[in-house]
Amino acid sequence: MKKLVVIFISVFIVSHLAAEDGSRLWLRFQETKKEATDSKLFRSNRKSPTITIALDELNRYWKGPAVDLIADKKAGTIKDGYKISYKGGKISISAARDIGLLYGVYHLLRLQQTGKDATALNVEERPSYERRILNHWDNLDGSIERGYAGRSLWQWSQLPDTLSPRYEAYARANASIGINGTVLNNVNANPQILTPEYLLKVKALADLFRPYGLTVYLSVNFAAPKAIGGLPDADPLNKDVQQWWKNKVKEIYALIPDFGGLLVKANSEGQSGPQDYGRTHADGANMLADALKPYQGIVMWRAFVYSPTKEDRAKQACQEFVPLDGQFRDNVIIQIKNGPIDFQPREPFSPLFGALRHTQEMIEFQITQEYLGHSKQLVYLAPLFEETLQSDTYSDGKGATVAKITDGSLRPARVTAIAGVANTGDEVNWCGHPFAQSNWYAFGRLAWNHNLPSEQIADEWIRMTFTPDERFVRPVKDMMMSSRETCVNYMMPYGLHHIFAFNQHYGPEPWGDIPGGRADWMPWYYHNADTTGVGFDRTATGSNAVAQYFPSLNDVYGDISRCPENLLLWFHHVPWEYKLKNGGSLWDNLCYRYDEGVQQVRSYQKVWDRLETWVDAQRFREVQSRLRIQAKDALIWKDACLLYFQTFSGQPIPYDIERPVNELDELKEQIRIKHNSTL
Ligand code: BDP
Repeated sequence: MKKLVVIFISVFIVSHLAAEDGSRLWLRFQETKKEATDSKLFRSNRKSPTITIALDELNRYWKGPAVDLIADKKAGTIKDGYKISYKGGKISISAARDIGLLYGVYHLLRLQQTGKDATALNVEERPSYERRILNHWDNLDGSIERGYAGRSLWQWSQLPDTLSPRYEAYARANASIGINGTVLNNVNANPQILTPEYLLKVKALADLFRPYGLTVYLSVNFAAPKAIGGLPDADPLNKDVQQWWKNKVKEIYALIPDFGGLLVKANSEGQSGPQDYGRTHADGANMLADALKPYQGIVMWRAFVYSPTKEDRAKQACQEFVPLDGQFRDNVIIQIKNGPIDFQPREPFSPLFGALRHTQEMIEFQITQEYLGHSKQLVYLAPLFEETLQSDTYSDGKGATVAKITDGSLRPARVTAIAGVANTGDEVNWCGHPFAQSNWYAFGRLAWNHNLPSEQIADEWIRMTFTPDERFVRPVKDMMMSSRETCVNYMMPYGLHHIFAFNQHYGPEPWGDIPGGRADWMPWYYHNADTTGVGFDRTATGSNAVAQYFPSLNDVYGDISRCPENLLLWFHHVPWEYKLKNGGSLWDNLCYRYDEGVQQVRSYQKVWDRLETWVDAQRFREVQSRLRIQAKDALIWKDACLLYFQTFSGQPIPYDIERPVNELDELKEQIRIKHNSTL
């Protein structure tokens, strides 16, 4: 009988939560029922498509007092910033730009949705970065490089005539978190994007996005003048090539007057670039910058360049770009990945931050979880973003954080920007994993304010996306906040890196080797495991990558006894017997870390299952089943890495942790079969 009552109660609680498919993201505002006359509650001194959206959002969702939107060039707000105040029973939002007013409205709605008092207001907000940009790695055939949430949102074959309702929903979601730019296509760019046919499609998107303050940018293929322009080469010093780009840029601006600019991946991973013609990155970037200058467009030139030389891959970006410092035009900004190698669960910050003293720098994060479990695993990335932004480079003495170097406060900059590689696709819930939405949200919030603690962002997101009930918020927040470290634990603790399965970058493959393949794409290049120890010696006795960091940080990284333990194997080749700070050996600690990662995922399963009553059935099950996958795959990571590294350490796995349940040979075979099926 007692059991029946419990079942009845839980069925009742579950069933009153309307089914949700995640398509509304964090924008799950409830419609208010207002009388027609109520629309007078919300007024503005200006009319524009952006203000119409702002008033409409208030009309539909705002339950609080009357709101005045005051467009005022002299509002004292910076660029997209806004002020909100409450007086005499009325809220005023003032901003210099219309988009600032819309951002202010989303601020109010966020307070309402998160259960905060929206009358005790005296707020002034200004963005940390002028340009807050998503980078889509979407191909023109609809596939997405490193995309795990279906196919591209952009229906190229139907554009420009048919406009999916998702385009506007996408722009609205971005506006709600302050993202104001989008690069529509993959950095491995198809030159066709610059043909008149495609530019009309791009224009259709730009027109739709404009009222939401979302500016369109494109990735370009450096060889475009040759590929689609009929020129014999793409040499940046060739006058015909320069003229071709000038004409192309003019054509773009005739269609899209507020076009943002171009993103370029050049001389990297097989992409063409100025070096094909014996020219430098500065020659290439400046040619494009000159074409864009009359229209205030910018060039985001990526620093992700490396080639299979004898030199440590981690050093190559600095080697390429530091000698060019000061040679770039003032509408060029160098786009630098957060880490020196790629977007892995933990890397130190790239030593290029702060090393360019006379060239603008921006950071590129990856929101899509290429190396962090795709959209199958629950990993909240804000702590990773925060860790990098708050890293002290020491470029100008203590306190020269990556955030301060890139936001223009330490070094005056004409252009400030931040980019995140998007995790969106055409799946109903946009991002695949319901919790992957939090990474899009977190990127936007940090781009707006790089000092927001990741915990606060998680708190907001949970309340908006699920419920503001503390009984749900607290455990979910704990889970999110530890999830990135958990992923590091079961994938690559203590600074191990790049031991992922070849190409798909999901599971482990520390043994990976393709005879004759590029060394710098092979795991052994990075872990260097042998019977003496494991790790990459980047000290003076090794590649000396530590020397690219500023003093006194380079001393710290270079000294095995002072190097942060979470980066130990990034900078040092460490004996298996080496004693860590807790007195245990490296080998034992490695084992404990992998095991801890597995146990942490198991604990997330327990946390989530207990929360069933707070979540609608669909999203509950989606997360539940993905946590099962994550638990199984974390165990595969642990068994694969420990059994493989054990072949070098020759030591037993500490007896107080769970024993491997997989055979190394079977794991190797499974991963080999997976490769063949994805080839
Ligand atoms: C690597 C990805 C590859 C990208 C490249 C890039 O594996 O797909 O094209 O980065 O950022 O992480 O250009």
